[in-house]
Amino acid sequence: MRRNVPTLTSLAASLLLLSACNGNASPSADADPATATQEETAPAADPADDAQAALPFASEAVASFDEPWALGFLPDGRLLVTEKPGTLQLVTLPGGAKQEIAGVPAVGYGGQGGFGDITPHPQFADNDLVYLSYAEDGDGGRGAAVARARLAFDADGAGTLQDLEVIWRQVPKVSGNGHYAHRIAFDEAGKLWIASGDRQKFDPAQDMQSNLGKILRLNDDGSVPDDNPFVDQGGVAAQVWSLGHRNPLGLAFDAQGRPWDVEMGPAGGDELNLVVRGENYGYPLVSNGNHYDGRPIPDHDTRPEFKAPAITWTPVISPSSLMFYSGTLFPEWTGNAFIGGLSGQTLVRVEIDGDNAREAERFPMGARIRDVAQGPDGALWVIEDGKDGRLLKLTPRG
Ligand SMILES: [Ca+2]
Ligand SMILES: [Ca+2]
Repeated sequence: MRRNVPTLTSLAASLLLLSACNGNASPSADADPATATQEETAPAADPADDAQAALPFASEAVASFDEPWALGFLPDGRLLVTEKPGTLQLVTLPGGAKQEIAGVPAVGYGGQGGFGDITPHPQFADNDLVYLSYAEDGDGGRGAAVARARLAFDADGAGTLQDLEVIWRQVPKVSGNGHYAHRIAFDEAGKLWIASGDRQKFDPAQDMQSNLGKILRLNDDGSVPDDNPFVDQGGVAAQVWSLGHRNPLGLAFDAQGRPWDVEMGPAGGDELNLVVRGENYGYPLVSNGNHYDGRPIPDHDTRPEFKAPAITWTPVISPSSLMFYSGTLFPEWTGNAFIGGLSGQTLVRVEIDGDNAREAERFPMGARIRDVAQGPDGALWVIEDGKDGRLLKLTPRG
């Protein structure tokens, strides 16, 4: 097994990756430009090497991708990886051989938009259904869509998405390419959850005529469960589980089955939230961060009627992803949350205690982390952001 031994070469590659990402960044400061400054003023490569050498896991690079965005393990242990420009790769492990899957929808690629998340249906082994999110063009601009399709293989083993059906859309479509969020996840009961970003339009997060800036709960065919909190309001409000979210790029369920999200704050104020039925999380009326132009946004503690985050980060980590670890390969981490950090170039371990959470550990990864997942054998898997982003398998040091 090849170990990821940090070297000057890998540091240089990281800097190249970083500069490539900054060059590709949208107007949003979610791609934190301060990171480049921190890198440039770092005294030498040695501290970073020491930090990575001290990590409690071994890191093996298995494959690399073109702007990878999401990881989705199939029950048989193969791994689906979306690439933001609009391709879907099926990866066979442990070797890392890639096969491009045909039949993917056209995506609106640019800024933070393109191909988004992917997850198999909980009964994938019986129905072959996968769910995917992506930015699509339409009247008024762009918006996220969620579709489902059957992943079928021909006699030669070539994979295709068939019977693709769009089951949800952001309303309304708007200009710009920021804050789609569009993470998707299934809960234990088989409900489909969607994290819908505010599209950098602020007020829609409080507007029940819009499903932007919301966490949504749907049946697996896209219909609305009749026990959703705002079902009596009809329209897209019926989809809403919670409101007042900004750019929730991570959505996952803890060991008790409760949903949590991570969202990027504006200038400061990244958040981990326990996502409670019917609650308003306050954006853009409150945030522990402020507007990028310096105008203040009142902090959470000024408006107790809005649900406050369990953890808030300033300086930001730019959370990209969230998963709860249920494996035993890292037995001391069972039940912990893991958060990928973009500008933070980190993997953050969080311990959950009832409704509270605390950052327990921050692992320096030397690259922007776009997604984190748990493999069938309990290994942690992360994907780096940007061109030639690497898929890394993390296992305990022997
Ligand atoms: Ca908030
Ligand atoms: Ca504030």
